[in-house]
Amino acid sequence: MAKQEFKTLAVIGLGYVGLPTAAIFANRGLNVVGIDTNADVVDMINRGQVHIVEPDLDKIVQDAVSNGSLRAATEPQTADAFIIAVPTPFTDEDHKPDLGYLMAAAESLGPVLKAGDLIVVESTVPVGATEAVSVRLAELCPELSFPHDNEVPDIHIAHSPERVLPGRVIAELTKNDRVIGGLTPACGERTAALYAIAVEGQCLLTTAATAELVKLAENAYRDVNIAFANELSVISDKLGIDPWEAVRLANHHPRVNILQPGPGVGGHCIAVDPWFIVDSAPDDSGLIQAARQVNDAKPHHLSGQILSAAAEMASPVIACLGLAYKADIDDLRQSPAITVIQDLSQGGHKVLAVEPHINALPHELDDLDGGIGGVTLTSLDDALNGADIVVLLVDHKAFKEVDQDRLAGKTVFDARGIWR
Ligand code: SAJ
Repeated sequence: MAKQEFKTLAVIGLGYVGLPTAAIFANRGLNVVGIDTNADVVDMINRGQVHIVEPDLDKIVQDAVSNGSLRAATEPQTADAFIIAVPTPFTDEDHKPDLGYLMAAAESLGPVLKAGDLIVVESTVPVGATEAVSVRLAELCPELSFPHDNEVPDIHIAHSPERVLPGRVIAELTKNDRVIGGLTPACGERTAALYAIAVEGQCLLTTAATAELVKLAENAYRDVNIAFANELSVISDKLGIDPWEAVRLANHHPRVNILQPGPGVGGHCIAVDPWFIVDSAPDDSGLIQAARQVNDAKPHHLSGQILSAAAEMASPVIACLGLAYKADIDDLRQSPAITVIQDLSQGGHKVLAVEPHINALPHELDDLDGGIGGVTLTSLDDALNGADIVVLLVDHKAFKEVDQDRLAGKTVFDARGIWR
């Protein structure tokens, strides 16, 4: 039934969420076009290749491209349904939501929309953004009616936030329950019919504004809980206690489940989304703001400890293992590891950076020369051979397997608690 209602799907934004989503729907029998403004990404996908490190993604993209159910393009095309999965970052200066990509994606649909189409916003957005998409499209397409001011509109619009965990995207895309917030109840029901093609989890219907807040709340919840673990680890450092040991023991209590302390919180979601709540309610979000501050301060706490140790040595070489924001992925966005390395280099130290998932340093580290320490991307082996100080920043599988004998005689900072 649903399969007949939706024959063609356009997914706008072929990143960490959009590309797997497009490939999964294509492998479930829809004719899918993925739209991305990056022509190199489009060319790669049309060759059946992927530009993202994510387990099993290459195979499902290759399958869908080779059987003709998935192709990519740089311009939107007509379709029965559109899923928007573009980034929604914040502004660097004041942490305000930047809806530039979302609105550009919505506006790009103006010329191809026709009565009966469905638009789903999957990008994480501040409360009210789904309605803003509807209002903007109504301005661009006066011949069509939209759901923000029409109970029986030509175009249906809903928010259904992605909830997938990088590293487990393919399984979570199909297995996770989905929250679906329609601008009208009918918008929600049509969206549920679309996801029923690919999703095995439950589709939970609500309003668009509730769905928007639910997604933000999920990530703010995790941020607050990680902040608790990180604050506890700073306290433990001061008291000379092993924080991971303390967390492990506390978690034996039947109603306690403290998360893991680390070098800070990175990624494009948990380090960003809580600010969207703060922006909507600045005077009522003290806990959420405090958590952001604790987590953002954590990399500097760690670099402070390393700089103190380095100050005791003559020209120490510091090896930093891991640049990604978490284990076994290639995503460097908002990574606390990069902040730590910037601090060390700016402190005048030579840093050997090891990141098995990339081939070149990101621009934030590449620019760090002239008068300061400088950062070199190097192999794990060379870094371990050449370093006086070894800093474990990411618990990548390759680092877990490091022979502890290779650390003998070196000063070690294990920010993930895996070498204890
Ligand atoms: N981290 C810790 N200690 C922990 C857990 C995580 O320091 O105990 C750090 C990680 O190292 C990383 C950051 O937090 O730097 C975030 O990692 P994560 O694995 O908690 O989450 P993300 O950002 O990869 O994905 C999150 C997920 N949200 C929740 O778990 C509530 C995912 O389900 C969302 O789909 C995703 O954000 C998103 O796109 O919003």
